[in-house]
Amino acid sequence: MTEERKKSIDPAALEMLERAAGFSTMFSRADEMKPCNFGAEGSCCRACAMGPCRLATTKDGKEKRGVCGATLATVAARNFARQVAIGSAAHSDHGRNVAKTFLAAAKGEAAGYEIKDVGKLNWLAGFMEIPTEGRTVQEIAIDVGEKALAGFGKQDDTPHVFVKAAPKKRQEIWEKYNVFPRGVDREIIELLHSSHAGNDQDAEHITTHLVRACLADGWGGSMTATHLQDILFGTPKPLTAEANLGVLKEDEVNVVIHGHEPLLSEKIVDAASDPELIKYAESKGAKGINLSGVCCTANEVLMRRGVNSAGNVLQAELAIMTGVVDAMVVDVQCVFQGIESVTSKYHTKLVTTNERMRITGATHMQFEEHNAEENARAIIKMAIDNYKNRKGEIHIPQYKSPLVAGFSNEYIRYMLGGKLRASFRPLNDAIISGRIQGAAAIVGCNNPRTVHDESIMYLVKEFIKNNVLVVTTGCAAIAAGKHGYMQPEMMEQAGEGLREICEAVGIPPVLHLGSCVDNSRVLTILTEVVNEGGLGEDISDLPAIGIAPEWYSEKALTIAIYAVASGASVIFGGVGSPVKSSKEVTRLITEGYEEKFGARFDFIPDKEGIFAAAMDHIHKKRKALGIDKQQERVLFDMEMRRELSV
Ligand code: NFS
Repeated sequence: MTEERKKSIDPAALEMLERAAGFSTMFSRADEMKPCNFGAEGSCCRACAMGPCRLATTKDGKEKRGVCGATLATVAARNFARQVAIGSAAHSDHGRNVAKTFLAAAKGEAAGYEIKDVGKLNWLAGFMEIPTEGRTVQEIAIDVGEKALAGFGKQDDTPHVFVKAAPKKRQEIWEKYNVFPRGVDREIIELLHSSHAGNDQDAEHITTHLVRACLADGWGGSMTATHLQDILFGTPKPLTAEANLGVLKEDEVNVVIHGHEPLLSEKIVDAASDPELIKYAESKGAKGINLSGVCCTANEVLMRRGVNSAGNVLQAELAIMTGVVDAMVVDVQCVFQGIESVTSKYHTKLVTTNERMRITGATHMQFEEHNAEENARAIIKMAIDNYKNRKGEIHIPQYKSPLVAGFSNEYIRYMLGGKLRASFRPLNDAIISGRIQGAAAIVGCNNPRTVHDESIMYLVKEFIKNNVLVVTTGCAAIAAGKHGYMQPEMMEQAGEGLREICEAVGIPPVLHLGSCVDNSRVLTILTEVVNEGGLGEDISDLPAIGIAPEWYSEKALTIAIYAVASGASVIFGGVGSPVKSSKEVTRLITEGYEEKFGARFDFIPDKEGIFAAAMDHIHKKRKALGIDKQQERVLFDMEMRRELSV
């Protein structure tokens, strides 16, 4: 037994962990499993069977090489390249799946799916240079779907269709360093190929080349997912919901959706409100069907449909331990095998639905896009039938918080400027005047090796107190929601300047932008702010920073690199750097990236250190823009808004 440590700051999680004593959970296994430093710091090479080699710098400063002669820098950089390739593959495969369903829906081959946001479809078609004049929605959607899908497999050397959305100056930098992403699949395969033993063995080149596959995620795969999901399921607009384990209901059939792709979960939302199925649930003694989510599938249906979130990634096991989850339906990513051992102690049915993700012991119900409605109904029915099988003690921690979610970039534009003058101008002006000092994107995961939610919430609170607008995605967004920071009333916790803006616009100081693929929305917002003018010519000029305080996933690393390569510096907290073993690679991703891309990737373990470094970064950027002096405060009234010539 290791010494008891603080595991979470979430009272619901703590209450469940107390009850879970004796159970194996992510938290207890993190205590029992000591991480291997060679692996954690990137110096273990498993790329071939002449090894595996564990590289290290000896005490007298001599560097041990691998059997093939690989240096520590090569090995650390190559391991890192493989990690980001996988992250990019995960997001992008999600994007491809969405594009395939989108195209099937456009062709009328996916019953139950329809084009919900015609306005965004027309905008996207225009951007992709697809004619819209005199054409039907279906014709346009087919062209958009085909072109989006082609973005994955295209073989020519032209850039991916979405990257031209980036600021001009940024595109020149990508040209200069030869990192323009072309076909998404190609970039991932090329990176994996170059990481084979006996290929790329120059750390400087590896760390530059890997940027391509990451940009292919941010401006390619993830952006495809975001745009097409918006068109298919509706572009998010603010709506209210609740978050934390207290959203589960003892007297209703509880279905928890978990994973990442909203293709099936959107249909499950429909099925859960089907009067016929509700009646069926009632016939089995339940008062209704209660749907909630964990992780990013939760974020997807939270921001479009107002479905409550039962918690973030570390709460999946804890949700099952309440004893009231009749089915947990999972698709892909961040669904851990530990869940199965918990479900097997309760009555919960664990249902896998995707060919890319099965778990031994779980029930598999393959999701088919042309049969989605039927699949969803079958799952809900299975949960209802399982309601009577509840066994053992039931315990739902009574903690949940109301929240407002659904701030797409389209909506932010609209809410700042109004319908006729939708614009980022008021945000730029607020930053220029200093009422808002800058923006922090607090994103990413939880990690059982850190105190669950602690660093995320510390940073959220400190930033808003210091007039830094916070946008969030992923599990960090769910944390902010659970802890109450996504309510407009929380503007009272904000510094004076930020509070004025929140009051004027009627928003919380922390904006929920969506799931992790929706970090592409952050790229779009940063670009819109640059294009609006007055804050430099490129993303790297902006007083903005990305932070994943409690990251665990390879996807998070990929997001970090595409943000950095797009000009936004990133800090990761909690566990250490995956390239820590090599001073050279550490230099390459910090100063090296800064020289090339104007942004750096730092790992700072403690939350206070992250905050200090982030504020320092924001102040430096403000100084470089010449907006560091306190300007006379001018309130932005309606008349001034009307005067805007945008
Ligand atoms: Ni992002 Fe979403 Fe959560 Fe981390 Fe996993 S759910 S895609 S990877 S753990 S934020």
